[in-house]
Amino acid sequence: MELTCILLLLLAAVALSSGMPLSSEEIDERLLAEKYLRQFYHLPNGLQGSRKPSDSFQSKVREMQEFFGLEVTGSLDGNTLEVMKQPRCGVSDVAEYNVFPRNLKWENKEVTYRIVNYTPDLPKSAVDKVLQKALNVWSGVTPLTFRRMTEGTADIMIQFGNGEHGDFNPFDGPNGLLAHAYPPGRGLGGDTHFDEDEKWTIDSEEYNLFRVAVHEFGHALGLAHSNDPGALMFPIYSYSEGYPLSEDDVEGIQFLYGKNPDSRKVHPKPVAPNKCDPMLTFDAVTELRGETMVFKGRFYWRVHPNMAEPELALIKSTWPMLPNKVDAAFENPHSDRVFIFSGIRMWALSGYDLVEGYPKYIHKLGLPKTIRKVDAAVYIPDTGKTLLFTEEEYWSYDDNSGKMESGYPRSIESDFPGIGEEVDAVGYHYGYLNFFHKSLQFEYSYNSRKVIRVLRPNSLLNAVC
Ligand SMILES: [Ca+2]
Ligand SMILES: [Ca+2]
Ligand SMILES: [Ca+2]
Ligand SMILES: [Zn+2]
Ligand SMILES: [Zn+2]
Repeated sequence: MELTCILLLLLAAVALSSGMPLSSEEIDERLLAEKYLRQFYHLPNGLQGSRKPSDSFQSKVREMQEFFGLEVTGSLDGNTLEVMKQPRCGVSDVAEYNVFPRNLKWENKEVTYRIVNYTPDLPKSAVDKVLQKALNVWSGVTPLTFRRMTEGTADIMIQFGNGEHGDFNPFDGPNGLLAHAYPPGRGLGGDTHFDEDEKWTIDSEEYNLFRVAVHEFGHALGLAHSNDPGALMFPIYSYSEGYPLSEDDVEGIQFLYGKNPDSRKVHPKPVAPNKCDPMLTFDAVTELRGETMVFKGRFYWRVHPNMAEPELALIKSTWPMLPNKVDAAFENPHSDRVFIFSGIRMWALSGYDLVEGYPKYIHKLGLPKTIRKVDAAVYIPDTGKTLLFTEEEYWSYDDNSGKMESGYPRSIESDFPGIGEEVDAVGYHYGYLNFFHKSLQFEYSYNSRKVIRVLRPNSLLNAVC
């Protein structure tokens, strides 16, 4: 027995060291990853391109996976490569303490800036306004003030440029790197550069100059990247309207500079939800082709049955067209569609893609106009019925007839005894309905019509806490 084991191990080792050469696709992926890890994770220069990835390469892959909350495998799986291909900031994700001392910041409360040149994508006046507004975001939460200079050397020199643009830190053409900025200090310190090969906009089109500028000015003031996917200082680009800072960003900048003595009222976005919070509640839960999707605020978790840890991401970063908050969601495996509800509208997904022709009004399903939102929704494969929960009642939509069933709404409390009067979210799993309400999860047998177990909602996340 032991001998066979050793033999198998030996065989495996031989196969690994001599096996097939890398395919051209694998070589491309490896090169992409090496470039990424050199730029953002300080992977040492040197020969990496051999068949077997080096130890330092693997440990940098793990570091990157850890930063982005991916499953830490040390290998270039699909999710890891996908993150590496996303448009992002050109600043490294690991703090450069060996290059710059800790907590670099401007010593004076007044910081000067100068717009050295302009992008042809927008009128000059729009660029002036956007950059001023972006700086105001930071002065709003700190004692800092920003004074504009039109000539000479300012602390923050703002520039648009493409390719190699004067700092031996070249941009890369459209997409990929969008901009970079240097931490406070003399010379290049504080300087902020935007890649002119991007198309800069003032709306939701890619790339929104305001969104990128606030992020870059964060670096110019001394902030590093945050691994909170909802923070403005998260390295990957995403766009959403409204106040750009999250609590994580505000905490970071106030750690360096303190609060704004005028304490203008700001409403930073809440930090990413903590999967280990025992009082965690969910907005919506659904399956999506064998994975579980859990919606919470601006975020969603993706739980794969083979994955130890759930992945957390911003809804907007995956589906820019979806609203910032989801009320309910369900999967219809027969039509291979996932339906997402927010307010009086609903969207359909096919896999991760939005289906055309949506959003539609929820009233098209036969709900009365007085219903302004769906709390939770679930499809029961055995019956072909979709149950829609609204406050203390629920409705039943029949897939075959394409109509709401008569005799509804009915009372949740009387038809699902033991789960309470209302539900936040509901999911279906092999004959069981999982109801979520406040910080409780009720595992409910649909056949025997009773609660089997009561759990914490976060048990759904396979969370190691
Ligand atoms: Ca400077
Ligand atoms: Ca670029
Ligand atoms: Ca809900
Ligand atoms: Zn950045
Ligand atoms: Zn530059």
